[in-house]
Amino acid sequence: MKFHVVTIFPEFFRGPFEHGVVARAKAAGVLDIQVHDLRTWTSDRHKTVDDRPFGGGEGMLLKAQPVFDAVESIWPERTLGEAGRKVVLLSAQGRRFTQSVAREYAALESVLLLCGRYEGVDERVAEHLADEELSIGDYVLSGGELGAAVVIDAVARLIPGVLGNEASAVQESFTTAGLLDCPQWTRPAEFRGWKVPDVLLGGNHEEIRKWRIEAAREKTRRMRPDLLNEA
Ligand code: 4GX
Repeated sequence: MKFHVVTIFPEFFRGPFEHGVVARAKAAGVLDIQVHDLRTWTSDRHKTVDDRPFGGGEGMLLKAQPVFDAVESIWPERTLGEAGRKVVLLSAQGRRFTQSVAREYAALESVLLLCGRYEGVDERVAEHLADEELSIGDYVLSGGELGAAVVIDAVARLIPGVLGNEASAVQESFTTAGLLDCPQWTRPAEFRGWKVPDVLLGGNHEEIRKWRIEAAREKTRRMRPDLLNEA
C-alpha cells in the first residue's frame, strides 16, 4: 500500500514513521510513504501557498492552485471517485475517522492525504479535488499533519503481511468485536496490595476466555456505553 502526503511541513513526517509497526511495514516493502512539499507547486519568488479569504475575515487560506497542481502531478491520470485510490483532505469538517474507515483504506492501493494549514483551504479543493474530507475527532488541530500521521499509523497496522496483524485479527473475535479490550495484568500477582483476579492465575483457559469476554463487556458498559448500541 502507498501513501502520498502533501504538506507545507514535510519535516514533520521524518520522526513518526521511523519506529514500530509503520517502520517495519516500510522495511518489509508492504508500505511506502512519500511526503511532498506543497511549495514544489508554486512559481513565484516567495513560494506563496496562502491568500486572504474573499469577503474578509481573520487569517489566511491555502490557495486552490498549488493543491490542484500537486495532486495532478502526483496522479496525472486520476479521476474523481476512482476505485482503488482516494484523495483525502484532513479537516475538522470531515467524516469521522474510525476503525472501520481504517479497514476501508487498508483495502485501497493508494491514499493521498492533503494537510491543510492556516484557517483552512479554498473550498474548491473539498468540492472538486478531494474524494472525501476526513476528521480524526471533534477538536481543532493547527494543521492536518497530526491527522495524517494518525490515519497512516492506524491503516498501516491493518495491511496484510504487516508483522503481528494476523494474530491480532484472530484475537478480534466475533464475541469481542466492537468492544473495548479487556483489562490485563502482568507480574507481580500482587502490587501495593492490589491483586490480579484469581481466575487469570489458575490456568483454566476456558474459564479465562469466558472471564475476558465478560470483563470486556463490563468495561465497555462502564467506559463507552455508546459502543454497545452500534452494529
Ligand atoms: N481532524 N484540522 C485542518 C486546516 C483546514 C481547515 C479546513 C481543511 C479545511 C483536523 C481534525 C483539524 C484543523 C486540520 C484545521 N484544512 N484534521 N486544518 N480534527 O482539526 O483532521
